Amino acid sequence: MITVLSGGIGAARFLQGLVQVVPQKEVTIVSNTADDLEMFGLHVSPDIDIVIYHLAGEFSPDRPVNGAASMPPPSGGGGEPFLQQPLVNPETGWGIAGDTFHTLDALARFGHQTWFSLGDRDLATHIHRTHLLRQGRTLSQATAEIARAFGLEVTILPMSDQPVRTRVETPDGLLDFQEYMVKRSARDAFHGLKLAGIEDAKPAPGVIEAITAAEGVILAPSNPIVSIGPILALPGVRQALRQTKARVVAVSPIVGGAVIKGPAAKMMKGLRMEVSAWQIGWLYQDFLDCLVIDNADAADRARIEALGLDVVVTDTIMKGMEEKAALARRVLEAIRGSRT
Ligand code: FO1
Repeated sequence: MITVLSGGIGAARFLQGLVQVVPQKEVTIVSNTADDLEMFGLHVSPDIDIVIYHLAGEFSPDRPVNGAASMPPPSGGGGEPFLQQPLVNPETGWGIAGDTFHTLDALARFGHQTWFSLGDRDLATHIHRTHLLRQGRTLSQATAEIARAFGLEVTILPMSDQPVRTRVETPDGLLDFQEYMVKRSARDAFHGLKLAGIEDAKPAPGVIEAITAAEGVILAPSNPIVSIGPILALPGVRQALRQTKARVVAVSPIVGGAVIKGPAAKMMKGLRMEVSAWQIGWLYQDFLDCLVIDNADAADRARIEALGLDVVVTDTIMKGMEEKAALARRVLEAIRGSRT
C-alpha cells in the first residue's frame, strides 16, 4: 500500500501519474481539509474535490494520453486502464471541465457573494456532501461515498473529521484561507497562519494506520505551509511518520528555487524561509528518508544530503501523463530502494 499526503492541484497531478503505475486499490490519499469552506450553507472541500476531479473521467485500456509507444505497461496493475480525459477543468486545475455557472449567476441576483466560482455540476458535489453530513455521516464517510460515486477505487481520507481552518495573518488582520487566496488573490502580505480548531481535531479514522502500515509514504509536491503543514500539525501524524517502517519520500514543489504555481514562495518568504529544495528537506527532516528534487535544483543535493536525507534528482515538471507516470515511477523506486 502507498499512502500520499496531499494538497490540491500539484498533488492531484502527481496522483494522476501514480495511479498509472500503482493499482488504485493500493493507494490511500490523506487530503488537507484546512482549505475547506462553507458557501451558501454548503460544505466545500476544495483539495478533496480537486483530487477526485483529476482522477475521475474517461478511462481506456490503451496507452496514456501523449504516451510513447515505448512506454512500458504499468507495473503491478497488469492492465490498469489509463485515464484519457480527466473530469477536471484543465485550464484552472479546479472545478469540472465544461461546467456552467447559471446557479452562481442566479444567486448573484439575491446579493450572494460569487467570488468563489462554483460551477453547476461542481455544486452537485457540495450539495450531496452537505446532505450526507446533515444525515449524520462523518466527512470521512461522505468523502468515501463521493469518491465511489465518481468511480474511484483509491481510498481518500480527509485529514480529520473535525473542522480545522487555515487563517492567514495579514496587515489587515486574520483572513479565512479562501478569502486570502481567492477573494483577495493572495495580494496581502503573509505574516503567518493560525490553524483554527487544531487543538480539538484528531486525524480521521485510518490516517495513522495508513502511515504506519504502508509500504511507502509520499508527501506530494504541495505547498508545505498550507497544504502539508495542517496534516502534519494533527496530533500523532508527525510521530507516526517518524516511527513508520515505511520509506517516507517527499517530492519537492520547488523547481529552480521557485514555485511553479500558487503562493507557496510568498508564504515561505513571509516565514523567513529560503525558497529552495533544501528548505523543503529541512522542514521534513525529522521524519523524511528521501527528497525528490528537480534537475534545476541539483546544486542543492549536497546540502540536503547533509540533513541526513537521500536525494533523487529528476525531472519533476509534470507536463503530460507520460511525465507524471515517469515521476511516479521514480518515487516508487525511491521507496523500494532500487535506485537513488
Ligand atoms: N480557486 C480560485 O483561484 N478561484 C476560484 O474561484 C476557485 C473556485 C473553486 C471552486 C471549487 C474548488 O474545489 C476549488 C476552487 N478553487 C478556486 C481552487 C481552490 O480554492 C484552491 O486552489 C485550493 O484551495 C488550494 O489547494
